[in-house]
Amino acid sequence: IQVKRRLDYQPPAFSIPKISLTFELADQVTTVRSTLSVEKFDDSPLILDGTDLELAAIMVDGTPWQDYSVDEQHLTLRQLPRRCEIAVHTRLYPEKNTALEGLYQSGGSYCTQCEAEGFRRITYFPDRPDVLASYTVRIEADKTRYPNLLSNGNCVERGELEEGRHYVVWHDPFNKPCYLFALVAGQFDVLRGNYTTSSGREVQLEFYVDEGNLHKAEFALQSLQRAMRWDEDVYGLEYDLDVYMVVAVDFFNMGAMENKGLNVFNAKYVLADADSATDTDYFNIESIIAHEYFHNWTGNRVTCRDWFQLSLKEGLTVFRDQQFSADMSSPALCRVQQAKVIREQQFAEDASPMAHPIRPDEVIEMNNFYTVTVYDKGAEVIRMLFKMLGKDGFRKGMDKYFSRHDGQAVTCDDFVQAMADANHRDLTLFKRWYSQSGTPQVSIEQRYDPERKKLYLDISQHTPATMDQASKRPLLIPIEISALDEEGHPVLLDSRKSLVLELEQKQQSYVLSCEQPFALNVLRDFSAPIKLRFSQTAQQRLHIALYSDDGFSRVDAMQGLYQEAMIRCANESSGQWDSNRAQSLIDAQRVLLNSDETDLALLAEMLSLPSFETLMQLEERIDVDALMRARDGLEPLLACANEPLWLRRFESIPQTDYQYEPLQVAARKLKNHCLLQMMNANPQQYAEACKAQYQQANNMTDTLGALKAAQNTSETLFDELMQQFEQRWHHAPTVMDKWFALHAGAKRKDILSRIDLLQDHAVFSWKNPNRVRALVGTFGFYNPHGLYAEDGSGVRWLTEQLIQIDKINPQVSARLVTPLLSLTKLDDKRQLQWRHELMRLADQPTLSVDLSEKVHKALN
Ligand code: DPP
Ligand code: ZN
Repeated sequence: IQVKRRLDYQPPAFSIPKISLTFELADQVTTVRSTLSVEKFDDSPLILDGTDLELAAIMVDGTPWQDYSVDEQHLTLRQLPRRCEIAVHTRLYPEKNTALEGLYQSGGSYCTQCEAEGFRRITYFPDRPDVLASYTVRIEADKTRYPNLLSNGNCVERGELEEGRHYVVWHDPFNKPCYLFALVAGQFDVLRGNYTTSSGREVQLEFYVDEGNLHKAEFALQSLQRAMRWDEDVYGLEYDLDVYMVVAVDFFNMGAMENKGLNVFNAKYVLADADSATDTDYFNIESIIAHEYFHNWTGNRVTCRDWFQLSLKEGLTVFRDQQFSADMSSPALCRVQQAKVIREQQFAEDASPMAHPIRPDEVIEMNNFYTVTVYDKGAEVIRMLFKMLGKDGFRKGMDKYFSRHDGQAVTCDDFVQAMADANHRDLTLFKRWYSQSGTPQVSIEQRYDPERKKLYLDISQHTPATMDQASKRPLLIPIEISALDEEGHPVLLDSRKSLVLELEQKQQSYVLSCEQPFALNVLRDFSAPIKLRFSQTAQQRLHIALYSDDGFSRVDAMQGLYQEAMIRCANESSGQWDSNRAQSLIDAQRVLLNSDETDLALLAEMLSLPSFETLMQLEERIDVDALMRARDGLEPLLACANEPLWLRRFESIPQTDYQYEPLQVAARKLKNHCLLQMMNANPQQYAEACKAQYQQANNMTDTLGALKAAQNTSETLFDELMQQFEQRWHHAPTVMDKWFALHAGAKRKDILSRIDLLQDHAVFSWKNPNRVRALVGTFGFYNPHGLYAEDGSGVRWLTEQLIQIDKINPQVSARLVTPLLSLTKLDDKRQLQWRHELMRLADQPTLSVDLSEKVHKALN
């Protein structure tokens, strides 16, 4: 096992301006013939990467070459001329490829996944992102079974071959790193659309889907058109080829992949209709379609020098897709969801043995660094830049970045430098966000002097040590702040409605002139990915929830109120509620439920408790049982206390013809939350309402809403409805994933025997990552009652599954091991159980590198 270090980077001692590839696809074995034109800068041997390849022939300038050696990872060629043409023939077995990296089969089709280091499983090549080549690709296959033969760029030739075979040749006019290479062969239905860029280029848009699914791709096609328009409007960026293809496949490790001109997508992020997709599914499709499209500039035209720079393209592209989604839907709700991801998942990563900066320094398996830290915290870092430079300043920086680096493979430093130069700003301090891991904690103390009309703020920051870095330095943290008076009107701070304080030191004091504020609204818009300590009364929090003009802050204020109460209840009375403790929460919810709030999505969010997983991140050590009791106890208590109000709100929202649009989405969100609370309050009384919603639902969001309301409140109703669901959807595996997940997330005593049984279900398959994530992933990530079962049965079950999955697909097992890594927060007894299971994993004779990197970090 080899550790790679960021600081060891060496530029390549050669270039490969051209590669041409021929794929002969045939049953069982595929032959790949690759021709590289190589220019060497010195006389060192040429080392090419290659994994699990069968080498068939090597020729240099047309004659067989003897001076080479080959091992499990490399092909080394010696004594080569400075300029030469190297031909390498290899054989592959895509049908046996269950890891879904390189060339593999999905359903009856062939497809590829090369990011991060999958190209080396196709042919020998310098598999690193800073080697940019021009690709010509010829694909040969049986014509009836594989009528569609696709690769990057433009189709330049096609024709017939003997024995019912045919071929297609593709040429990509843009030089690219090999991780952006793609090939697809299969028989698809094609949904066609088009798009005309501002400068008049006609682009064909093509969605390749399984036969019979054409209508389900309409929304994705429209999303793509909206994304293309948006990137022109907001960043002046146009598409650069004549065709843009998206292929939906059932077997895929990630969400999607931005291969140049030929995106390959997990089908669940392409296909949707009202019957089978939820509002969240629609949201995700639109945002992931946009994400991959935006990569064409931020990732493909300007790519990464090395994989340590992954956030260069991912953090930036997530930020861009977030901006787009905010423009397409509810900006406040988007921001609330983004903050949730950071607090629930990214803070957990910081607290785990996998803690790393957004630009990691050390990597064993690159696939392990496609993380919430690199992606989502990376996007937060870009967002802070945006906040400090402003919209126009940020755009100037982007323009400079593209004008300097188009066609290059660059670093995060290059990006920040472009921002700095375009804005004549020194961003040296800001760059620490790229090198320092961990979650900064910021504390704010306030004091008001009524005579001088001055507000004094003492702000301090501290980043606790993480497992990868012992010492931390202060960061540049933008903290957006505003204030409200007793009536809920804004109080000006230094004559401004809101301010961004740029905290730079460990401790800083600020004096702001203002009239007496009633409540301060700090960390507006979640202006930095930090944990904030700022004490406020329940009254002040409710005040912000009611009157702040920032949607995130309104929800955040209520979350703070719930969190504080639950943590206190867990710590002081072991999770038992008495009527006093919850009174301020009940009162606040009553006010909200009675208010004439028009943003129903925000209202639903303000009325929802933070997840157990989010609560886990609030303290260094957690009494799991007490915290779980506190959260479990509070839900029905709040449900009962305002029962008539939940019912009234529920009944006030009529069913309409389904449309995916923000007002309807918001109404459904609130309605389904009310239904859940009704079932929490009195499952007998509301079982009929719940069942009626299930039966009358004209969309998947309401169907799932009913199932979720029954899931942990009425086993009989849940079982009955789940059976109906299965009958209706058993032919549609992607829809059945929702069913598997509902089962796996249920709080019940017999959970393990039930999910064991489900593994024999006709629709379940260990080889399909979506199925495995739905069943095993949901249990591990979102079933705390099951996972933390006192006798250790939950964590033992998870371990058993990981052992099995790892033999099939290491990327999936390494992802699903995550809940097992966060053991240091747990009590001593559970820590022992967790360690025991981790050691059992470590003892497996054939553990993948992916899983082993994480397991060993956790055991250290
Ligand atoms: N497909 C992944 C993404 O778009 C990796 N590039 O984020
Ligand atoms: Zn991406």
